[in-house]
Amino acid sequence: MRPRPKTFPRAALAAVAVAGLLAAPAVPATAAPGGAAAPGRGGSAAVADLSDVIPLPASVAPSGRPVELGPGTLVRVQAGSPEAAAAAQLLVDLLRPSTGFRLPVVPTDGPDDASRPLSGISLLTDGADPALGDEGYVLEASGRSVVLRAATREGLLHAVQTLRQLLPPAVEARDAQPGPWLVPGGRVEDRPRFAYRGAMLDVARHFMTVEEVQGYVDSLAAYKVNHLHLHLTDDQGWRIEIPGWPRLTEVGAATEVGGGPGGSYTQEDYAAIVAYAAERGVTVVPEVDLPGHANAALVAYPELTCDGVAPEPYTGIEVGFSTLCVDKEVTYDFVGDVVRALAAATPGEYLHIGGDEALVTTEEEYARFMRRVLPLVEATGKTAVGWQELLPLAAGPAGGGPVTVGQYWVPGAPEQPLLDSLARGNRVVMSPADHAYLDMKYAEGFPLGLQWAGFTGVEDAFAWDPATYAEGIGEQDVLGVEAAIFSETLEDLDDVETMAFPRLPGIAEIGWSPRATHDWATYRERLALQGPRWERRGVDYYRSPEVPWAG
Ligand code: TNX
Repeated sequence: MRPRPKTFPRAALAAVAVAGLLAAPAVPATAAPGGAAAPGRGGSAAVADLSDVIPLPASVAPSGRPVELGPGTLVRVQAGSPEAAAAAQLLVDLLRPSTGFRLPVVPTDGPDDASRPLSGISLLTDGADPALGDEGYVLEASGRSVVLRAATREGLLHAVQTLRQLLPPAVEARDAQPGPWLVPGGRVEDRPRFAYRGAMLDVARHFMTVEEVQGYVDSLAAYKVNHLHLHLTDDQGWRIEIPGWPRLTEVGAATEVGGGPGGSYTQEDYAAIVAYAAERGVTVVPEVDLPGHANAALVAYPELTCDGVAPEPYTGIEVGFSTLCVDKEVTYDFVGDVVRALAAATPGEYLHIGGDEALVTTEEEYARFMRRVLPLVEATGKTAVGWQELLPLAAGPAGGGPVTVGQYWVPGAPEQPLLDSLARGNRVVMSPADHAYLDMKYAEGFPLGLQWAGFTGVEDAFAWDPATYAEGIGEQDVLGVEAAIFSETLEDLDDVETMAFPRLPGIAEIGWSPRATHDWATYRERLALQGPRWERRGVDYYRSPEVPWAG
């Protein structure tokens, strides 16, 4: 049972923010160097500290004077490297509006160019250290140059995001700002702890437009989150066009929580989301939630119910009452078509088939369903992902199957069948609801969100470790982490952002930064520096009293 959503006037939210729910701590003196947010910057150059970055880089070595970008700064890309060219495009799109600089993109002149310190910003793939892996990078700022070096496009994109955070917050503005544009001197060498750093967005309970989803992608990429899990279907709406099943979107998308008009993505819309995310290094993981959470599909196609009778459209927030008919062949025709359509539209490795809270199917029916559906996914070449309930049914490499990924969400200790599944070589993404469900309220009385897993403050979202959270699940089992946002009480991107910020960067840092660096006291100072960036970009956030915001 979930609490009913309450509708609060927007003004109530502002009041919570102003009044504060706890005593606001003072700004520690050590936050000062990063105070590039200084309101009255009158020519005195504020420069960031080289470690004023979220997620905290694996290694940071400050040295020398800051590098100043100017109207003559060139962006030099490794000649013949499409990876470098792609990352350079993202860089100039970020920097041109606020700096007002032309930032022409030019190729490096030749192989020896790559080792010479050049003036401007260079994006290089030659000479990258393979030990930095698929996503690692080096950023070096000295003299008149900033060099970003990585073996992959993803690595260079991460380097661009680090450089962005090392520039003053005014860089986030969309119109020309005065500068100066100083990058602290030194060397950052960086790579992620976990390969999978995800964020889940529920577009089923309340529909979010393509532009809203893309806006969220921008925010995720800034923190090196590399997977966007879209919860595309639920009882309240089916949000993705599937060829051959037109009523899914014609009928099944016309509702949402609270009775609003809903909406859905055409295949072209979905392709636009996928492409936009890919340009920013974010892979879309589509989820169709099966066999439960299926009311919208049943409204559209009553033959998928066992009695053939269409249920009423659903606009409430209860869970667990609907199911596809496990015993009908048409169910597997349907699921096969859905899975193949999604696989064809999704370049990423993962396809999420839900599998949570199937409360009106028996255990035996659930197992039978999943044992037919998992091979349908595997036949597409994708790796199946499901909520943790699915894991016990996955054979895993030791059982002669592929790796299946389970998403851990139920607070507390795992049951033995889940641990057995991990022992067979399956993996988990950790999103325990008591730390990583960012649709939970920050605290009592917060106007948005649910509270079934408790309140989740900013520190709560940050202060946990995926490799020790659950007894019996260790680092080797963990593919990564995910911040989940279900949208029962969240009507649009502004609401989603208010829940995500400032908590989501904490989960991004858990996923990326070395475990040994994990420290709330210093993290919250870095987090405070993000506030002015969100303000400049128009990203809503909650001014939690746990964070020593400047000004
Ligand atoms: C649990 S997470 C659910 C969702 C709800 C969410 C609300 C999961 C696998 N199931 O159906 O939307 O709680 O926080």
